[in-house]
Amino acid sequence: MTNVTIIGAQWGDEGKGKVVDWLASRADVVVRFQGGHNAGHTLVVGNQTYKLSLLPSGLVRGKLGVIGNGVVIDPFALLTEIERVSAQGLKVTPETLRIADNAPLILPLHAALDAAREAARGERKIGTTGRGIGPAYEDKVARRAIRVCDLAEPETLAAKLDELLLHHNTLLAGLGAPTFKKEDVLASLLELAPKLLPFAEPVWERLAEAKQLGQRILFEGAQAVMLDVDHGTYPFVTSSNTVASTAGSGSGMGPDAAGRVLGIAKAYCTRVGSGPFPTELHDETGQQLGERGHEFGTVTGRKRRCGWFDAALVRQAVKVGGIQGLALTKLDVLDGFTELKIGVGYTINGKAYKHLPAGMAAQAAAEPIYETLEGWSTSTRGARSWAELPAAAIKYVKRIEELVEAPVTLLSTSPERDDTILMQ
Ligand code: 2SA
Ligand code: MG
Repeated sequence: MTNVTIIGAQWGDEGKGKVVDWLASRADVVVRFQGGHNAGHTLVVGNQTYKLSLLPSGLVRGKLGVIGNGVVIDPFALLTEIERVSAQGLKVTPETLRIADNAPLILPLHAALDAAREAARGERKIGTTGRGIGPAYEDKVARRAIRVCDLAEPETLAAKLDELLLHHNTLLAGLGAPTFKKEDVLASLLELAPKLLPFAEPVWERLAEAKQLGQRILFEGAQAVMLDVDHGTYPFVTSSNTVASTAGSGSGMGPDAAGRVLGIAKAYCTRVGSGPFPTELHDETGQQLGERGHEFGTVTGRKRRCGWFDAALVRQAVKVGGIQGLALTKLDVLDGFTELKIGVGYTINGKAYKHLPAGMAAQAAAEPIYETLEGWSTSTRGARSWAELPAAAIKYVKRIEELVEAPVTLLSTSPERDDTILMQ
């Protein structure tokens, strides 16, 4: 059995969906282990386009989908997503989807707090997806979260809601936002309980069994290493650990669960939301990358910031994320540029760095050190072998491998599943 874990190596939106879908067809089980419905994958299967947010991508390929304990589950969003894909003909049943009974829930009060806080931050906002992700993880760590299993115990649920609402209503009122009534929250949860509980189980048992049977598990990461709550550009990060080592703890398996770790990186770089982005381009080139790469978010539709590939950043992601090989996506977006730049380090207050230091002011002041490479004029779009690539494109990929200290094991040249070059 060889498990595979897929994680983003930049700030998200690297094209994980296509690679996950490609690998899901070879897996038996597909597991989400962190994040929530702040993730978004678009999958095209036949004439259907599925937009998945919480559901593991493998479901569309008929594989068992598991939502692990490391995920924060908005039960309302999940049921809506299940209804939506069911209307498209995809069957989601307790036979095809299992949810960790110890996973914490995201409730409407979390999204309300997320929004109220962002509004209060004004100029200094994080630029969250507004889904309540941060507040839900805070509640988990603070030991007051409502978990899936609580829906089966109405008395526990009612008692836990008292503590939760005491905390949240105080905060919401302080921020001038509407508060929540216990009866309403309790009633809405008791109403959805019978719809959600059939999917709930100790998924660690199911995964242990899969391991014993020698089945292949694919761990589907959301967001990316530079959004990791420990290793990312804190505080402009999401509230979970996005690195590959979370695959085990976020699903109830041991440290060897992750198996082979594949990082996904775009051949250039994008970011949504606020925060440092040293190689960001505010000029026409940045504009061009955005237009050619259709850089708008799947979840929130926000315009993405664009810039050159930052090899220093991806090297850091490779080291802290446990990435063994890289899948480089959207190479074709670079077609036609006469020259290309790659960030190889930073200058901060006159001092050179090979990595992005942890300090917030240092990160904000980081100026990229560039290396310039020759571009290519012919199209790489749809290329399916090395031989179809112009020499300058091969050089570009080879240089990236050297700089990030990881091999490029997969190259994607269009959104089509088969327009993929497998490297050895
Ligand atoms: P939050 O809502 O608390 O997680 O927001 C905190 C920061 O994390 C950023 N963030 C993301 N950035 C890019 N992609 C994200 N999710 C999807 C993905 C993207 C998609 O996994 O690919 O395809 O729509 C994502 N989720 C959170 C957010 O912008 C804040 O900067
Ligand atoms: Mg995405």
